[in-house]
Amino acid sequence: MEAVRGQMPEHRWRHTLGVIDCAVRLAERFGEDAAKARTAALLHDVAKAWPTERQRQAILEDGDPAGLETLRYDKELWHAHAGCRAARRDFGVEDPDVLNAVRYHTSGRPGMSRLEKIVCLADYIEPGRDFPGVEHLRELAESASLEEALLEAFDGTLRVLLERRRTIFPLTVLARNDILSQIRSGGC
Ligand code: DGI
Ligand code: FE
Ligand code: FE
Repeated sequence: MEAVRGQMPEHRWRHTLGVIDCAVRLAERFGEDAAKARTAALLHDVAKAWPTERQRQAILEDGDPAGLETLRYDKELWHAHAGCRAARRDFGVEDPDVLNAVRYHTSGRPGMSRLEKIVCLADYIEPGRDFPGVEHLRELAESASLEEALLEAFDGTLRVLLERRRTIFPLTVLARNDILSQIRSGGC
């Protein structure tokens, strides 16, 4: 815990604690391994406060194609991939599902596992978050399916990115469409 805390300012640590709480609760609600949810949530933003160049170096050294692709897009996307490398190299995480939950917590991706969805959603609804619609999202996380709540969350992000005329990372769009098709196919 302290090794993660030391890499970020106080507000980011409080956010991390909030994501841990939410991820564990969601894991219990949706039948996921709470210990995995806790580890992924603890580490999800470990690289968020690193200098940009350190994040870039970590992604280059890691060499994962999805991470390398983000280097052509906004820096906000980088910390997830740099954090995945840190989780493995510096914190000894080996479970691929936990590593992927860190790697894809910002963009999502098609075919997200239940753990990936939980960490992504917990990141949106932790108690420190305050944005229009967050209360509705929290209600969905309590009452709807994981996929319905996550679709609402992804759509909110996309709306904000469009309003701000920001570049949209293609994987973010593919992740959103995939969740929608999961809902439509009725499996959720
Ligand atoms: O790290 P957090 O702030 O807790 O949350 P996060 O990892 O979801 O990162 C949120 C930031 O990432 C937010 O500023 C929006 C941005 N983001 C997410 N998807 C995309 C994106 N930014 C761009 N430019 N394109 C995306 O597709
Ligand atoms: Fe993040
Ligand atoms: Fe976060």
